[in-house]
Amino acid sequence: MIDWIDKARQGQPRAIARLITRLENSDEAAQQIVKALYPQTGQAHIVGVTGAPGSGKSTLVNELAKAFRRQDKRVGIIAVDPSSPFTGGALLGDRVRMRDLAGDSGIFIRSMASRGSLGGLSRATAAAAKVLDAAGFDLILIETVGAGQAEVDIAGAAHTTLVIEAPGMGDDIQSIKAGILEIADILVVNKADRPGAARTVRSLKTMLQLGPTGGTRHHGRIITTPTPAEVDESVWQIPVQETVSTDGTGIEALVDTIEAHRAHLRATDGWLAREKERSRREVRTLLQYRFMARLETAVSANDRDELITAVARRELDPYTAVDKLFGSMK
Ligand SMILES: Nc1nc2c(ncn2[C@@H]2O[C@H](COP(=O)(O)OP(=O)(O)O)[C@@H](O)[C@H]2O)c(=O)[nH]1
Ligand SMILES: [Mg+2]
Repeated sequence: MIDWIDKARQGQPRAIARLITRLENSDEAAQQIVKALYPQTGQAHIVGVTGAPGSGKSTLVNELAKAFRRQDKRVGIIAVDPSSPFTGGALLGDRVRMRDLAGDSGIFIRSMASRGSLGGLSRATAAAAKVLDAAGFDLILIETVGAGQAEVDIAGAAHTTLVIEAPGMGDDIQSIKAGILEIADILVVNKADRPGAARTVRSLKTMLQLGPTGGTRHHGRIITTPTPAEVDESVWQIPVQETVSTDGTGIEALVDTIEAHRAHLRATDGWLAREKERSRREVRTLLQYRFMARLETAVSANDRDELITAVARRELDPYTAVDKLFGSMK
């Protein structure tokens, strides 16, 4: 494993793939890998791409990857989409696919397995992103379906989050229903070749003006009531951009906006604010996980079940049950 870690650090695709498989399958392995690689992480720009199924996320991610490759940036892609497995390159355009086959180590695509708990999935995704970061990828694109809390957590761990909409996906804006508009740094109306695109753009812009964010984020935090004084360069105005992923329209402009957001985070204290927020969540999640694991070792499944049954039967109140569980862990 130490050998693979060294090779992954040098950017060797086979070693990276093996490490990700290891960390997906074992929390002990994930721990060893992240401990070893953490000092080399923190350089990559992590971009979350989320939105309803069928909005064109995978197609868009492919186009973005190609555009960043043209700038000679190394791009890692993690797809967390249980409904549509990423076929590891089959969707990529010829140019990139050929370079990939020819041993281009500048692009790496990985679909994360959806087996196990969603918590496990977010842990594995975070660890996989660290492997790619340490391996020297400049950009890490993480595709998630904007459906559940775990996906929102994954996207929320990014420096820059793109929320993808498509026209004609129902009268209501899907993302607003799912509550993922709140995590957007950039709103993308994909399938701009379809009827209704202009209307979708308009309603998103209206939502941004009326919504809780007022269309801006201050140092990575949402401003509830922006005043004119706060409209300065430290405030990110959430843009709404149109793309046609199937023919590349709007992709270069989107790449520029993603880069502008990175520059904005770097110029303000936004980058550190997001890293701190991500670190806070990560430590808390790991702590909860380790705590539960320790509890499960200290108290047998039978004993835990007996306690729960007693609470259900009103023989014991839940607080006393927790007191007992805590007591057994000392
Ligand atoms: N007309 C049109 N179709 C698109 C566009 N982007 C993606 N699609 C198509 O929409 C379908 C779903 O795309 P996919 O990338 O798999 O969506 P995902 O589920 O969000 O990852 C595919 O058939 C794509 O070819 C676009 O800009 N315009
Ligand atoms: Mg997809």
